Amino acid sequence: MNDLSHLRLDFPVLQRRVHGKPLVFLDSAASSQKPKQVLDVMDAAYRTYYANVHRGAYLLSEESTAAYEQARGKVARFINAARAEIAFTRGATTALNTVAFGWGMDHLRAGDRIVLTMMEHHANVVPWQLVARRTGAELVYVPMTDDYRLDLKRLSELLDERVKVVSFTGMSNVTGTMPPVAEIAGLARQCGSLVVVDAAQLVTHAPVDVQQLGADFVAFSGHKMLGPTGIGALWGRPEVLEEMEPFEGGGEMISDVRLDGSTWAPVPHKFEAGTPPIIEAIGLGAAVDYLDKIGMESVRRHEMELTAYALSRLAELPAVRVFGPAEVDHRGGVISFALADVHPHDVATILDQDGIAIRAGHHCAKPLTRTLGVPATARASFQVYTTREDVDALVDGLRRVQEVFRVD
Ligand code: C6P
Repeated sequence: MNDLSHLRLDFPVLQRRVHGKPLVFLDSAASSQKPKQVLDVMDAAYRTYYANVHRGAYLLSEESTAAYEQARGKVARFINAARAEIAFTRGATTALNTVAFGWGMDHLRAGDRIVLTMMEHHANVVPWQLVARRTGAELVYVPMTDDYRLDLKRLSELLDERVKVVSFTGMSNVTGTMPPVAEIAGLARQCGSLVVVDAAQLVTHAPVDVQQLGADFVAFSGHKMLGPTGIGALWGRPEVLEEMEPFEGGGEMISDVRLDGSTWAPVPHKFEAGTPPIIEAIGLGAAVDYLDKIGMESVRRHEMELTAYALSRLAELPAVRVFGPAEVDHRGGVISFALADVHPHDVATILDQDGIAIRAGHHCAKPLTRTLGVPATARASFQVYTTREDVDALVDGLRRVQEVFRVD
């Protein structure tokens, strides 16, 4: 057993009680908790050297700029990229909008196809819908198989010269499915398509190496990977970043501004208009340090073991139906389920009385939950600090829900 339970002491919030019970936090896919190593770095930055970045000719600003750029370097190394290939964004949503609008508006037109999957979060659907509406491009969705995997056969059939973008999740935030990213990227590139990976979940559940993925863009958020909210990153292949227009204009992203037009700052700064989330970027750097110390291989092992354990424990309850692949090789630690016909919000509310936090709803993936044939699911999701005891508490809590609703 790859035991990471000692890490729990690093997370102050995990020491608290909820409704008189110890907190069992099983909603990390929505947003993870933060270790004191991240909180301390952010606090120290505000207390000792905070100033705006890339603007001041004074020591505090130089220190702030150095810490901000160092954080960029850490994020880059974390995914095996170069520093200049990382643009800080507000999160995965902004990163995906940057690609959809920045690249899509200049490269898509009527007759072109954008291929998405049925598993996408709204952040990887709605920006493409907006761009499709403006450019006349058509959206096509790859279905799932009966065992909640991506239908690769159907994907291959869909790929032809009309396809200009294939954008897909590296790990579903509903079913936990992890499609074979490099294989899909390879297929898509054969037909000359741009490849975009929504790694909002993937990046914190498994090692990500952009040199191996074969994608053009990878988008993710800091707050799901032990970092703060308000910060994320867009990695792009250098030549594509160079060629792509900025999505937002404003201060600091320019080289020159004249009344009749402007020129852009070098990559990645041309994608960072306005004062950036400075302390949040520094906090994300600290989160990366923390994950690096554990090692992402170890994180993945921990999660596979925990997910296998959770699936076997949930199987003890015949009324529980899990929506997601049965084999942990093809999935991460996000488990959506139904408990007989009890509404997921009722499940979540009763669990909350036991101090157990899960998410209930459509998880911002309505096309997917519709495909599952339910308006909503209950969802338990894991992080490095999640233990078998948390899973046991969930199963005990679900037994209590069964009693309340008289489920056999
Ligand atoms: N999913 C969840 O509870 P932002 O909001 O920009 O940080 O991330 C958006 C996003 C994009 N893709 C995937 C696969 C995601 O899971 C998310 C965020 C959260 O599942 C909040 S809805």
